Amino acid sequence: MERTFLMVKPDGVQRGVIGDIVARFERKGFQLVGAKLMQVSRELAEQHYAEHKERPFFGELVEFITSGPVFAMVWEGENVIATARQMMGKTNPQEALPGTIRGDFGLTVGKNIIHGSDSKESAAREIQLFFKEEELVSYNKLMNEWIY
Ligand code: FUP
Repeated sequence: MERTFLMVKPDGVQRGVIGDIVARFERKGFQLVGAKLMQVSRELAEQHYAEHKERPFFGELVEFITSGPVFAMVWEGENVIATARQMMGKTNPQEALPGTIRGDFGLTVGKNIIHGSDSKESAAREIQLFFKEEELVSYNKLMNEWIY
C-alpha cells in the first residue's frame, strides 16, 4: 500500500490546526501509520530541503521549518501521495482553492501550513529521514462488536 510523508509546519502548529488536518485525512479514509510532534534540527532541515539548496529562499526555508515544533506524519492508502497533494492545494496559499488545507488556512508561500511528498521517491526518502521503522505501525481496521 502506498505511503506518504506529511508535516504540519510551525505555522500550522502555532495556529492550532493539527487536529483539523488529521481529521481531513481520516475522514477521507486514509490510515495514519505514524505521527509525532518534534523539533526539526538544522541538519535534518537541510537534508529534507536538499533539492532547494541552490534556490534563493533556501535559508528562509531552513530557518522557518526549525523555528518551532512540527507535526510529522506518515499516511497510508491507495494513491495517497497525489490525493494528499490535491487536499493540500497549491504551494502558494493565495492560489490554493478554498476547501484545500492551504486555501483554508494559509496566507503566504513562505508559511504554507503543510508539507507533503510529491512522488513515490520523495515519500520513501522523507519517511526514512523523519521516522525509524519501529515508529510506523501497520494495522487492520477492526470489525467487531465494539466498533460500529
Ligand atoms: P510544495 O511541494 O508544494 O511544498 O512546494 P515546493 O517543494 O516547490 O517548495 C517547498 C517550500 O518552499 C514551499 F512549501 C514554500 C517554499 N517556497 C518559497 O518560500 N518560495 C518559493 O518561491 C517557492 C517555494
